[in-house]
Amino acid sequence: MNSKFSIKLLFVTKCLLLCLVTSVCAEITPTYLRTEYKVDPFIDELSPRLSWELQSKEFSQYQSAYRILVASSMENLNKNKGDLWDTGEIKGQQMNQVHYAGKTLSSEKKVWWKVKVWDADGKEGAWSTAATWEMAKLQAAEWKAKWIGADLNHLAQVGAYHLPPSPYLRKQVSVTKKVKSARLYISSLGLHNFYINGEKVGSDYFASGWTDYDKRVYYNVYDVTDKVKKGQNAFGATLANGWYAGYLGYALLVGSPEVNRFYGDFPLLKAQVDVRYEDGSKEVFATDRSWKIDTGAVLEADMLQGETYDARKEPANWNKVGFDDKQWSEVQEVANKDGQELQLYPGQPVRVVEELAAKSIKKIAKGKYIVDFGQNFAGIARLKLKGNVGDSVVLRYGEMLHPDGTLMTENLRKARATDTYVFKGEATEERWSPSFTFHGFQFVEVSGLKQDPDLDFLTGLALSSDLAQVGSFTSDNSMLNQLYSNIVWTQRANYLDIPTDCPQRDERLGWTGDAQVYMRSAIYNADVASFHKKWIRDLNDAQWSNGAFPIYAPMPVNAAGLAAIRATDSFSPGWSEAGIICTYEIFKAYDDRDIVKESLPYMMKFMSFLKRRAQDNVLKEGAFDDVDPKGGFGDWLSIGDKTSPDLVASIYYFYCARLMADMCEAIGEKELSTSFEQEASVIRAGFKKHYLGSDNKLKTNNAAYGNGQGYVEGGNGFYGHTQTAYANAIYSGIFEGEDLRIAGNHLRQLVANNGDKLTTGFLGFKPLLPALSATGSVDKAYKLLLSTEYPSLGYEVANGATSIWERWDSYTQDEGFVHNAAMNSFSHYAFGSVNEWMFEHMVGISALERGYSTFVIKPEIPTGDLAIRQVKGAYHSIAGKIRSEWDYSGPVKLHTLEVPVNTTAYFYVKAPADQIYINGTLLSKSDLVQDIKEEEGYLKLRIGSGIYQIEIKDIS
Ligand code: RAM
Repeated sequence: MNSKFSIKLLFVTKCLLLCLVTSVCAEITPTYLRTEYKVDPFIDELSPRLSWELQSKEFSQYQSAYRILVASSMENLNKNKGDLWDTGEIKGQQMNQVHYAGKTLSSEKKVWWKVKVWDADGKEGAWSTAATWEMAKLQAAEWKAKWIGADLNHLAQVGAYHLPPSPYLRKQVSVTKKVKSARLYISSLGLHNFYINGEKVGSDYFASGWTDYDKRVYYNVYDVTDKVKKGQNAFGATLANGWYAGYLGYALLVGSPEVNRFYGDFPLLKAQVDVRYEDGSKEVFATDRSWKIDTGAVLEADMLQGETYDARKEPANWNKVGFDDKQWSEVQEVANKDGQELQLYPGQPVRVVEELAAKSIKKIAKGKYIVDFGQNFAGIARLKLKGNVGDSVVLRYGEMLHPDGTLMTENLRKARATDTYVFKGEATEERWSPSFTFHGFQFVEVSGLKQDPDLDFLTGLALSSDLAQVGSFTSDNSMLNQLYSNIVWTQRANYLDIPTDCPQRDERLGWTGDAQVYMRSAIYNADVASFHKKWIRDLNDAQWSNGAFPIYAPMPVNAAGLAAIRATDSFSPGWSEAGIICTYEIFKAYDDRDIVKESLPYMMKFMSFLKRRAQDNVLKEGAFDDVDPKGGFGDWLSIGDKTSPDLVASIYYFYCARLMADMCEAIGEKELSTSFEQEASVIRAGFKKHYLGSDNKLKTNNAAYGNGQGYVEGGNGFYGHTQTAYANAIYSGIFEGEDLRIAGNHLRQLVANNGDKLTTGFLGFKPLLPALSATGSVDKAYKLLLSTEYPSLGYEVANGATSIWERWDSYTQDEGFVHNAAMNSFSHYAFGSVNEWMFEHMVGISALERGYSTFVIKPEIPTGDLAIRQVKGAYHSIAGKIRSEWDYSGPVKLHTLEVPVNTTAYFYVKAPADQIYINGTLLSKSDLVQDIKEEEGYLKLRIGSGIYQIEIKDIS
């Protein structure tokens, strides 16, 4: 039967039945209305993108049309008057990336909107509840505020670190009329806390984030209507160096000429409170020369080195009305820098995302204790303790303990990671947590205590960009559950304004290689759309003039135009491609074509950079000999034979060309798309010719690398026949047909010959399990995943890990922490890239079309004696929540699926049709399945929205 016809027929019958029984036919409700991925946000795009999700109790329900109303008031919206935009009925299934195309909106304009949809039968649903957005400042001229601050560098104590105190700024104003609404527009070069009448505005940390401040600086907007009162009001702010003027990366460690103050010498504030009065008039209170400045309790504040707070020095009520600031100094006003654009922060703010209670406290010396939070995380600690005036406690942070129970800090290298609190001696417990620093830790060493503290004297505050968690994973294998938790915690710890390599040592940079291998994994865990909207801009801003994307972004540069943290830091294959891959992943997951359009010029420039380095359409040995280390980082932290970095670079070149073809096609750049397709095909041919031997094994000309000096572990030679080479080749799609089959066999053999153990590093591990799955070796993929022997992620779990380690041998039972002094993080998400496989192949969810309008659910169920029989996973995509659970522990095998409204799923199951029951009905009799096909030993069922219980009953 014609399948389209059969679907329609089934659908109509089912709908009629449902109507009779429940009369819920037209029940299709839009929910989770968002603007630019955010709920009721401030916006500075003139044509922001709207999205919604749909709820319906019916099966196979979809949206056949939608209508959006945008109104200038709630009253108008309630009367269904879209005075700013009324789309009318628009046919189609689009429910995200809908650009606002109504009346032009001016700065500060608040709008209300709602949406209704028509269902599959053309029946009209009800209106959603209302959502809003408010325009921020669209013109630079609307900023009345000036940059203010003071250079306090001369007040820094002489010592190992240069740490000036934080400036305190204040201003009292008179608000003469009744306030209707008030907004705080605030930006800082460096970090800020802002107070109105003594109360802190917002709960965000580390605003205004890290950017290339010479190009763009971000601001945030807060609704402060309830804080500003008629009469006298006091505004106060504290500032800190942050990323702008503080220590960055390993500059100190490697002896760079600049170690801090990369963008400016001292922090600056630009803030204005725009007050609208009941009578319709408006008044603006802005930072300017009339503000006063002094120092206070924050004696030192630095991201890497920590914070020192002397509570005795906090001027009482300094940020409240009536404080006498006559002794305070005048602020310095600093002019805007040319080319420095002020824009609304596109990401989600950093916030406390979880509070952790201490698990234990151990006394290790007189007055010295070790507090264990039982979880490696990034953040700070909150102190609650009584002390005498002038007493101090010193908090040091570490991820591990030495065997003797003392804090291990060698792996922090030059990061002092120490906070100090000096008591003012209050009668009750004093409470404090730092504002301008964070640490990566599980343990805190507390010294200076006069008596044993209560367990709750210290609370862990986990800081992270505040992203909605969209993924979940549990199974009947406790090691795997812990592994998933480790992945999620490591992502949280490193998705902090930018995606960092690690949160603890003197590094914490936006390493591009780490970000690109982990990108899809990140997407399955958290809604990273706006987080990456920010970082992809950072990445584009940091593109080198030759077209290469850098090895980390943001990338501070020195006067000579070289990397300021370490002059040799430039670009590397496997890292630079983040500029294409990260954009592609956001495009694919969220159907975000705007990010593609925005990044296109940068991506084009990068593709030309690669093309210029290619010879005979391939990146041959030596193509990257001009970078340090030579050839780039290669398969960083691999543990077997080293793979030729240029061979891997060639595969990446091919992969990028393919992604470019896809992206260009989607944004209507047909000619470009075709030319990238052609480029991909000539790279494929060039690659085979150069790197594939006559024995069908990948090879490299090792002689071209000389004695290997200058390369990463070059002394051992370079190879082509490695797990990393085949895994990447298979994953990228460079091999097809027979080539692919042979590559799959080689990969399987290499894994087997190594005792079912991996040898891969950052670049090799991410595609390893997917490549095994793609070539019929899912058994080997499961072996690698479930192994608890060295080297494996399970080995980390077996050794008590609560996060993902940087190296396979960050710790081993035989050798302990051998890499500590050099480079040994216990919170590095790169190897967490296995999450992609866990979601795509175990849970089985992967996007077919952009934005999950159609997707696949194809769980690969292990056979044999592998210790896993049950998996429950879900991914809340931009199209709604997708769930896939399986339970193969009993005689009846069970799948539970959830397919969101307005999407189509292809569910793959390995069982004969006559054993499959869907929601109690035999497959052949079910009207819930739209189409059935056989494909590669699976039955492929096409299903629409709904919740499905699928039982496989072997009754023979
Ligand atoms: C390390 C970083 C990062 C890695 C680079 C090559 O210093 O931690 O993870 O990408 O080196």
